Amino acid sequence: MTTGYVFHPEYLWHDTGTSAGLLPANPPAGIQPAVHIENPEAKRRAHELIHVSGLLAELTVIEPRRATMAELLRVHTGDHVQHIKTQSDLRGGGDAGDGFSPVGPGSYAIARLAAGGLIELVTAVARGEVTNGYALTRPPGHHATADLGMGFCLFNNIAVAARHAQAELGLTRIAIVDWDAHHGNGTQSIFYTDPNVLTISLHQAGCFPPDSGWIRENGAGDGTGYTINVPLPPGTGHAGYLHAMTEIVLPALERFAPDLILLANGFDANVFDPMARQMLTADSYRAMTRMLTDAADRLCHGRLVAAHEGGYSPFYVPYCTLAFLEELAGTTTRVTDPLAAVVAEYAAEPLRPHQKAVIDEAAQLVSRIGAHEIAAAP
Ligand code: 3YP
Ligand code: ZN
Repeated sequence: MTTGYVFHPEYLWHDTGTSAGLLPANPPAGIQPAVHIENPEAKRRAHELIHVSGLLAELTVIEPRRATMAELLRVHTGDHVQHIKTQSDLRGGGDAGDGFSPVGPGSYAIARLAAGGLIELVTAVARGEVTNGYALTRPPGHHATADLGMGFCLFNNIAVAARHAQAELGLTRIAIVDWDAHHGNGTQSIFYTDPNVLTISLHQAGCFPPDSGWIRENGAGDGTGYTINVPLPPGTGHAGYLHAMTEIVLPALERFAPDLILLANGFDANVFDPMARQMLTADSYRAMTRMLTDAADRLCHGRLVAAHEGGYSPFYVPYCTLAFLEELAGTTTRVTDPLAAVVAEYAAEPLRPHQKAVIDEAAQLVSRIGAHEIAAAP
């Protein structure tokens, strides 16, 4: 068993500028220039820890390439791709669409390298060159819709990789699990009517985008039942996420029987994250990853491909990433979470009734997967 790893220094060169956290700097309005929250630091430190821990030496490094125009157009409109290019060609950069998604000078090429890196990784998995893999990409993708960049996302990397896997690699049925703390609205919208792509998003209810990711958003047309949302209450931690994995994600995967599992791997549900209020620890990510690799082994020859999404604590994201990637590769390193003792009380939080109620309600949706075909079968 081998694990592929995609990284490129250019991912860190995506320049989100001098925003104050979320907001573009605007001195006349009193918004002092600072550093954008989606900056390279957490990802650079994650990559360096993967290297220094010795894990990198156990991985199969896969070189990214830029996604082609035709590959992007499987998901995005020509107008959107052109918009990103135009913004990227501006001297000071621009925005991908919603005013929260900086496009730095040259970010168009870097965003294509992120989407293309995931394509290369999925290709290596499909060909059996590696069993599974991780793309530590930037910019992220899960909020980007066919025609709009939003929430720091320019192109929807996972959607581009999914469409490529279907079109070129003979992988038809694709399950996309998204455990970023924010709703994977872009991915949801792209596949909303498609019964061959199951999207499951676990996220903090009402966090971002506003009014998005509710249980009632369950797909439409032929895709009815193939979109699942689990809007977890703020403050959900290890026990709540494991309950959601056990009661929803694993049975949904079982029922859907994918050829490939893609993971929108945001680490912003970690207990130290400034952009959400969830309480996961590095060990939570390890446990959740184990559940997914087990499911992938049972259902699709281990084919699990993950893309980095959010995660904004520069000092904790690296340990979450390492725990995730160790588990993906079926190994451990000498580096253990040095903050484990600090977060022990959070990790021990039990499943609360208001969390269980949401999870159990969303679990009702699992039986709708394939209900139509199963009813129609002879
Ligand atoms: C985008 C603007 C306000 C919240 C922010 C969320 C980014 C993210 O990590 N999405 O997964
Ligand atoms: Zn996020």
